[in-house]
Amino acid sequence: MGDKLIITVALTGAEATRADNPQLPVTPEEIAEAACEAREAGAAIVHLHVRDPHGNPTQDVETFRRAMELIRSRCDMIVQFSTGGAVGMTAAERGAPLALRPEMATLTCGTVNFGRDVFMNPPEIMESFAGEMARLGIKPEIEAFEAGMINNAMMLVKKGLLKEPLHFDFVMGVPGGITGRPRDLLYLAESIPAGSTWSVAGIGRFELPLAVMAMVMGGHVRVGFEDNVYYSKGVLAESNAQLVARIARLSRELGREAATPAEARRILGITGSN
Ligand code: KMH
Ligand code: ZN
Repeated sequence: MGDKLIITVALTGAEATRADNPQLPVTPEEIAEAACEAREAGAAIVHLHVRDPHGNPTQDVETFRRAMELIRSRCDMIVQFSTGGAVGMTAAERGAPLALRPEMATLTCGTVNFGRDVFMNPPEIMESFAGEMARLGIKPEIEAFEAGMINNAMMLVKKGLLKEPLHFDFVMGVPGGITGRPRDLLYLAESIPAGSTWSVAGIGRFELPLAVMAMVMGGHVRVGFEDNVYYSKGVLAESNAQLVARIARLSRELGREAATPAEARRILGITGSN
C-alpha cells in the first residue's frame, strides 16, 4: 500500500489559457470530464481551480460547487480545492469555497514571488485557512514553493492549527521559488518531518524529471496543464489524461502502481475529520 503512487492531476490552474493549449478544460463540465478521464489514466486526486464564463480565474463558490458535484457524480476522485486562486485575489475570496467541505484543500505556507507578481500568504492568511480546514475536517496539502515554507508549516503545527502527519506538495520551478534541480528535491524531501507524505509538482520542463525522481524516492506526483502544457519539448500535450497516463506507465515499470482514490485516502489518512 505504502508503495502505491498517488497521482494528482492539476487540470486548469489560474494562469494557463486556451492560447497556451487549446485542450485546456475551462467550464465545470469540461473540468469534470477531464478529471474523470485522468482518473481512468491513473489519477486519484484532482486539484481544482475554476474559471468564470469568460475563462478568467474565479473562486466563485457556486462554480466550485458545480464542478465538484459533476466530478463526484461521474467518478470517485478526491477533490482538492485550491485556496491559492490567482494572484491578486483577496483572502476572503480565496477561502470562500472551503465552506463546501472538499476532502482536501491546498495551504501555501508563505509568500513567494510568482514571475512578475507576488503570491501573498502572510501569517494571518495561513492561520485562517489552516484553522478553517481543521474546523471543517479538510485535509490540507501544504504547498511549499521553497524551503522556508516547511518552517512556516511547522509553526502552524506548534500553534495547533495543523496536525501531523503532514502532506506536502513541493512546487518547483516557479520563477521566484525554488528551482527544479535534483538536489533541490532531495533537500526538500529531507527537510520535512518524519512520517510526512509528499508529492512534487515540477513546473514546465521540470515536471517529468522531478516526477521520475519522486517515484524512486517514495514520494508522489502531480502533473497537469496548471504546471505544464507540453508533452515533450515543443509538443503540446493532447490532454491532462495523456500526462497522467505517462506517469502511471513509468511508475508501474518502476514497481509502483498508481493508487486508486480509496488507496490514496488511506495513505493520506483522509477520514473526513482531518
Ligand atoms: N495560482 C497560483 C497563484 C494553489 O492552487 O493553492 C497559486 C496556486 C496554488 O495555484
Ligand atoms: Zn493550483
